[in-house]
Amino acid sequence: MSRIPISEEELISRYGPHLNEEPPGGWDGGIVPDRVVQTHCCFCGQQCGIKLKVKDNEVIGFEPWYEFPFNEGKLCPKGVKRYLQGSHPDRLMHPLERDSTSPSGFRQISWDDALNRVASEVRRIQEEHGPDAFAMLSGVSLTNEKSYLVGKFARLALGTANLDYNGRFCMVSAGAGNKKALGVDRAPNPWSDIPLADVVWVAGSNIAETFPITTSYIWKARDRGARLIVQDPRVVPLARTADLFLPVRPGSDSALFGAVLHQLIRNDWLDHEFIDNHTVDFDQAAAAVADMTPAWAASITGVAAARIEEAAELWGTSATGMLLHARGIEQQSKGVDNVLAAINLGLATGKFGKPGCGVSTITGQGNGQGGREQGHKCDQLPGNRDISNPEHREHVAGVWGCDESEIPGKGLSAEEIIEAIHEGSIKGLLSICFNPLVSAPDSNFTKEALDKLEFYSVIDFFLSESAQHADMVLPGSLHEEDEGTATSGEGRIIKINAATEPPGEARLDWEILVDLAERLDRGQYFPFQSSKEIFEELRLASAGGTADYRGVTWERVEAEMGLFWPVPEEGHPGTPRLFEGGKFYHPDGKARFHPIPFRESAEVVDDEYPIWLTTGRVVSQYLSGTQTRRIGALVRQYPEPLCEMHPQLAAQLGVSDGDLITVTSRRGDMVLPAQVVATIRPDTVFIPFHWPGRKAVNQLTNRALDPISRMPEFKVSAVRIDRVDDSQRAGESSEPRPA
Ligand SMILES: Nc1nc2c(c(=O)[nH]1)N[C@H]1C(S)=C(S)[C@@H](COP(=O)(O)OP(=O)(O)OC[C@H]3O[C@@H](n4cnc5c(=O)[nH]c(N)nc54)[C@H](O)[C@@H]3O)O[C@H]1N2
Ligand SMILES: Nc1nc2c(c(=O)[nH]1)N[C@H]1C(S)=C(S)[C@@H](COP(=O)(O)OP(=O)(O)OC[C@H]3O[C@@H](n4cnc5c(=O)[nH]c(N)nc54)[C@H](O)[C@@H]3O)O[C@H]1N2
Ligand code: SF4
Ligand SMILES: [Mo]
Repeated sequence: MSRIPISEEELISRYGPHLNEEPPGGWDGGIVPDRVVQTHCCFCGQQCGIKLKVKDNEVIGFEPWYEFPFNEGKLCPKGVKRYLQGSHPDRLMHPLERDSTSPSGFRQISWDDALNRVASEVRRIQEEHGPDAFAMLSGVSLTNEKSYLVGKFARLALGTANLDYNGRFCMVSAGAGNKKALGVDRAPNPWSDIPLADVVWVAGSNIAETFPITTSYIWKARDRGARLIVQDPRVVPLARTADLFLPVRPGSDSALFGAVLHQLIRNDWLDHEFIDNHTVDFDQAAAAVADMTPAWAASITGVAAARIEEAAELWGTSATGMLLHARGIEQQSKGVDNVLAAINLGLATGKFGKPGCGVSTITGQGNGQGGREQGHKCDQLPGNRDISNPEHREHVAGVWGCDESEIPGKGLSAEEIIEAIHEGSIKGLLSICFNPLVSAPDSNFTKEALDKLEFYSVIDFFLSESAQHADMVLPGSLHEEDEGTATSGEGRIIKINAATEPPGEARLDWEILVDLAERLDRGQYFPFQSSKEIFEELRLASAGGTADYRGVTWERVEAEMGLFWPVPEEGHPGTPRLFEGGKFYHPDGKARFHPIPFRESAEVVDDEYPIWLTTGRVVSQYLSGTQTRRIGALVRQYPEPLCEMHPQLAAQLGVSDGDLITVTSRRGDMVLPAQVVATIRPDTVFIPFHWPGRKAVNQLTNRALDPISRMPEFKVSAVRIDRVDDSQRAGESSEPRPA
């Protein structure tokens, strides 16, 4: 990945003077820390172990935690710099109320006044427009305890059905596919299975940049001679080392998977014993791919038929194999179809429930796995229970000590909440750990929605771009300021330990919610004095659900460096590998095949918008960027969005590397430099999404949703590209081009 050369003055003019940097020699240079706290990274779902060095209530550095088995001390560029955000001058220290007379747009107020105002606005809006007119959005950088608390808070303190979370933009297509096919939503394998696979197939994940630690597992498999297949419109760094690269056109994966199943059947590379004893509906899936020949799939995907045949042979004839997929195939209006089509390949060849075998999503967000189990999804109760199932509701009502009828029903999903705000049926919003103005599709639409809210309150530790539209901002806590548990992408429950206390008047997130419940006269349901007390209740609420934490204790999690759920009773060893013995989580114990006919994406290229746009990440920035855009070393590594395009496309457009271009979709446009690289399909461009405002690629993306998971189509839109001509460029000095 090339970087834009950018001068110090430019950096400061664009990002302000407050890019946190280590002083020469490091913050901890020569300083003896008061203590060293063993905890985990605050960023991605790998949840690497790390030791934070603490001096005078400040994290001043880190040490590798070699003993933690997942990452054995290894960390990526974000992990090693995360500690620099804690002391950032932008850190929110006081509650802020909107005040149009103040230059900043906000004025400080007391906690008492802030919480009373939030409570009174909740009451006013709900009295005037009904309980569901006040919605809540949540996020899974939050621990399990906070995720659980948010679910209970929205249902019992706010009494709204309309609660959803930012995993709706992340793992829901995988979650829905996993539940439909396998009856449970968790990575089927611990990562220690990856080195045991004879073939590793990565579909729609830029592992080297987004899950850097997973590469070391893949290298171990390679050292044993494993073959590597990579399926991506871009020659991502991992693909440069692959045996077989499948450069799919965005939105075409289910055609490729269908053709692979076609080939498996045609060549009888099937595990008949497994299919007969452990699955149902194979015939339906087979019928759906009867006509999906490699030649047909080649015409849809742009991948040569011979390569598709080769992939089928590698997968079908290897004794073991793991197919790892992430947002590339999932963030589509047919994300669930793609996931089900991938799972079909695992079921057809019996690659489940055995060492080195599995089809697995790679969970994205820090607590993306745990946070999708504890009941802050719109259709879910704790333990990954179904909010529409009467027995599930009874169980949770029993733990909460409320009447079952007090728990609202299924609400709107995240993007549908934004749409309901836009359309006027939702008037109030409380949001914690979510920055939809940057991360939701079609950001011009999102901005209009946020501005229509009668009342909007945000709990965050920085004034995110969304929070800048809020009426009330409540300063919450950073990862290192609270303790609790998270569940990593492997399904491993781990312990997060507090290193420091919230500075100034900032407060722990969970305390803010408990206090607010009190002011909404629902304090009886929220008697919690500590995060641990919340966990103890979560155990009971999850008991008997698929994501069963009943037997988990904080002490065991810490002592054993993680426990894999389900852990149905104390003393249970945990369940690192699911489905052993071919036992799936549907009532009959069998997995389900699904027939997946091919359908096109919601928007396809045409004469007006002839180029495919896909979006994603770069290694040094994290999600909406509120955290990583404040850390100097990470900003330097990739300061601004660039538009990756192939030299052939660049030549057609008359664009050279570094030229400013305008990229336009049916939703909006943006101006940014082109990055001409040979590592992308000539018909496709890629833009990372970590920046706000006019640098946000979500100005261009499509709000079309998957009919089952309600996932937006972040990965496929149609765009037009124009070179910004030199006369225009002269007037664009605020958008300096790379030297
Ligand atoms: N550095 C960094 N790491 C992160 C994050 C971050 O923001 N920054 N975020 C974390 C989170 S929350 C998540 S969800 C994960 C995401 O992890 P990934 O899913 O690995 O990351 P993305 O960059 O979103 O997309 C992955 C790949 O999908 C490809 N792709 C696009 N369209 C298609 C398609 O139609 N088919 C196929 N097969 N591939 C396609 C893109 O070219 C890209 O290489 O990363 C986690 N790790
Ligand atoms: N175009 C495009 N858009 C995408 C994607 C894509 O690939 N392409 N990917 C999507 C994906 S996979 C994801 S996960 C979403 C993520 O999108 P968001 O969830 O909106 O992104 P974050 O940056 O995590 O924003 C979370 C906010 O919560 C705050 N925060 C973090 N931790 C805590 C905490 O512990 N407590 C509190 N109170 N606040 C906290 C941060 O400061 C930040 O302001 O973006 C999605 N958007
Ligand atoms: S791989 Fe993920 S968890 Fe590990 S250090 Fe990097 S961002 Fe943190
Ligand atoms: Mo994500």
